[in-house]
Amino acid sequence: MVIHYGKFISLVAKQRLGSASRTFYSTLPTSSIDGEKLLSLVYEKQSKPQSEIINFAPVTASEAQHHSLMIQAPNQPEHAKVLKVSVLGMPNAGKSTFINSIFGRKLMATSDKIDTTVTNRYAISTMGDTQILIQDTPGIVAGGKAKRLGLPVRRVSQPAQSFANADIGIVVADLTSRRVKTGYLQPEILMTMLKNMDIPTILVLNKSDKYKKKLQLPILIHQLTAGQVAGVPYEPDKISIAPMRLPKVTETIPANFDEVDLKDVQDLDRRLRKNEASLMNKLRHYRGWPHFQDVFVVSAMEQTGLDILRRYMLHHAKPGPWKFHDQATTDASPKEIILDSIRAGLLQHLPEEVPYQVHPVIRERSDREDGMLQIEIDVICRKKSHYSCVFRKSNVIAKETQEHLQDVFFLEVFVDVNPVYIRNFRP
Ligand SMILES: Nc1nc2c(ncn2[C@@H]2O[C@H](COP(=O)(O)OP(=O)(O)OP(=O)(O)O)[C@@H](O)[C@H]2O)c(=O)[nH]1
Ligand SMILES: [Mg+2]
Repeated sequence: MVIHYGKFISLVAKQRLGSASRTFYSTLPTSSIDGEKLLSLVYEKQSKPQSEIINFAPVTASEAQHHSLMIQAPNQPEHAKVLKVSVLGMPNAGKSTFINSIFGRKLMATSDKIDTTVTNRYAISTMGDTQILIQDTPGIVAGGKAKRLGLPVRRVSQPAQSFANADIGIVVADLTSRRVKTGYLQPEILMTMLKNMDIPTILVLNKSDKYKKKLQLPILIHQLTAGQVAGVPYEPDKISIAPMRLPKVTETIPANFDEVDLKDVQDLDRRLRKNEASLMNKLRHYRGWPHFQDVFVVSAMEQTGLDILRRYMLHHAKPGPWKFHDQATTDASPKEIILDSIRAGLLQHLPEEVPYQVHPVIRERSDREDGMLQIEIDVICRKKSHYSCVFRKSNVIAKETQEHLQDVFFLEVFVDVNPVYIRNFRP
């Protein structure tokens, strides 16, 4: 049976827009046009964004200028509007790639390996009277696992901190993850949302380019949302498309999330602290979350489904003071940007555990008179085998870091990467 996907999206959009809720589904680049068009018509009526969130402004490479931008009072207009968005997800779900795609440029460092982002970082876009702040966060790791892996408390607590201070939470779920594909959100994600029930949260299903069973998408969304979006039942079977087979489910799934019997948030918090592991085990049997406000299907890599999300963010900005000066593009300092970038290069090109055990440091930075930024990076290795790995890959890592930094700072950048062997190095 041939299904025209654009038509299907329109059907879904009509169904949702007809009710109180607005749930958006956009998927394939070639066929999502109908759905996108329909939705943009609705949005244009509701809000008139002054421009896109895409931010092409250069990031300053000067530490002094960055510092000055961070301490200056924001130069906001009288009727300033703001939206703080926290982007959460499991490690490697594509959070940083998603933010880069929303911004239309590679601002955040990304790699194929987990734990590329280790600190919360804002991407900032200011248009007219509206400031949109999107915060990238490290992947969520539960307390018990973090302890086993020896992760610092500061790194582990970052996503929850970001979420608790946001106006909107975006949960990025990876459609290539086995758990998500079979209709379950990870217990770490459920737990984070349970702790912050008051933050409106939307679900972004990322890596749709790799999700081949497009026809199963409505069922999958039904499972991941426990059949409810923005307080309204989501019934995929009202859409007359080919019958779909549910994935095989072995556990018993409670019909209602309230069966967790943790209605009172205070009580919940006390219990969470007391018995986090037990709750995590319990949450493993839950498929989805019935409190999402909206659902989007995107491919951050192929840049599909993002336009509607940009408009969604602009539409949800509320009157309130800006957090940053309108010239700020990120809160990360030039030094932090350089170190994030080299870290991503090491993760991308060194094998297995090696990149987690070596330590990049900026040995020298010179801002040449001709405008070129020259950066010498030492990668400290405590093992000779690590030294050899870095030595072999130093050129490709330097080249990638250089290209990334050029895109960020809009300057000519030269990066040199040198392995250094120090057996007793203490970071
Ligand atoms: N196929 C495909 N790959 C994607 C997509 N989005 C991200 N990726 C890839 O997923 C991997 C992880 O991307 P990141 O953006 O670094 O993921 P993250 O969630 O920020 O990872 P951490 O910072 O380690 O938690 C990279 O190899 C990306 O290229 C997508 O839409 N499609
Ligand atoms: Mg990241």
